[in-house]
Amino acid sequence: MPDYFALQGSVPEFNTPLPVGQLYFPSRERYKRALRKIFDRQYYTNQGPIVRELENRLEKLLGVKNVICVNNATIGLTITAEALELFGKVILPAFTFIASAQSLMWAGLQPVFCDIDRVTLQMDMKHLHSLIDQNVSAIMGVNLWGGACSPHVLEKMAKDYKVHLYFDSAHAFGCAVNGKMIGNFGEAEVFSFHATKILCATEGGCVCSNDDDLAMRIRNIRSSYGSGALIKVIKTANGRMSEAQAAIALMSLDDFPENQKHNAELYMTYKELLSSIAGLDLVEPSGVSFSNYQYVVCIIDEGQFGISRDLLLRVLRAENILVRRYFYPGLHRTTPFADNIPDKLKRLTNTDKVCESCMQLPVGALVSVEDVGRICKIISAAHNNAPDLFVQFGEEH
Ligand code: T4K
Repeated sequence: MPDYFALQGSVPEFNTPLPVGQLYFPSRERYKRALRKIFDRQYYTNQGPIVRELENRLEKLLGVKNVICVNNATIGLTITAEALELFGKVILPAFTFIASAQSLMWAGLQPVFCDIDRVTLQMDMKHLHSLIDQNVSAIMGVNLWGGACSPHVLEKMAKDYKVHLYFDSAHAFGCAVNGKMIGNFGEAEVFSFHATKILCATEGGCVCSNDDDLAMRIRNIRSSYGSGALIKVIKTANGRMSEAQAAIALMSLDDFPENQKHNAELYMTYKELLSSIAGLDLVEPSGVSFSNYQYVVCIIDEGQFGISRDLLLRVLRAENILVRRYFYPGLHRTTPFADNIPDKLKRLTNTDKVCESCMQLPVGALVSVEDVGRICKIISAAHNNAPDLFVQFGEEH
């Protein structure tokens, strides 16, 4: 067999690494212009005019009464749990970023992990239903991969069981469900504006809520003078977004329509080029009428594809295509959560299967349609040469 792949010693397909994640960079000129205003005003942080402009624009765009900007989504989730005055257990999927569950730990709450649906990769409603008892005070819905976890169903369930409902919507900025913008469901929703997200503030995020009292508590826990009435809260934190973060977020917001369109085009290109490959399924952003296509996720069936997800990962990474296997091995198998989970809840069949077989492909402003063509060519070659790759590398770990 010729040394076709970089893993076999050939030259990598890409000279520079192609990461997973949005990584949007405005031009230096725009960046300088935005930052100059901060220096002219000599005002870096604490609910300055740029943060206020960002909050106002987001409220209008999302059609939500309150947007509270924060310095990352993890603190946004923690502050929201505090402001909701939760107690005991909170149900969330095991298939999510560790920050979703860590926010509960910081708020003194116990995470309870729910399984996911094999096709949509969103929370499994039937399993969620079975986990509710009198010690559960809330459900944290997680809207993953530019899709949504049936927020209308969750709203009904929360009402029936009289539990709180809020959402980790770190992956869902700009998405809509039957025309209603994400940001308006449950009591609150939290977006991430991390560098790898479609709305980028370098680090950052926001909490959205249509409940004015809850929003007031969140603002006071976040701390920032001049951002509404002062009310009594037990704990406060520093969750403030700086003017520099907000300035970048505003540029990213201006370019959101273009970046969303670009992501959608990349997704369609992947779909067209990968659809005929046996054992590789591209995951559709589910449950939304509009997606940001922030992530491109695929599932590898080793039996049909010919090599495992992990070997394909090695093949691609050697080509400088930095694919990821978010959120392996699932939070129910991750320290510190795994130690405290009773045996009967340790096995989450669908989460376990998906964690062993899913992979995220490059997408975002730094990736071109031509790049996607080259990535798909390597994936297709790996499938065609699977028997040889398996013999050469299949037994290695
Ligand atoms: N809930 C969910 C469901 C989430 O996915 C996340 C975060 C959160 C809550 C919490 O949101 P934040 O508190 O972070 O706002 C990344 C991100 O750090 C994290 O925000 C994200 N989810 C998670 C899914 O992915 P890493 O460890 O993969 O990121 P990192 O730094 O390795 O970057 C990814 C790739 O991009 C690497 O190849 C390096 C490259 N990169 C990254 C940055 C930041 C660059 O080339 N330039 C850059 O500036 O976690």
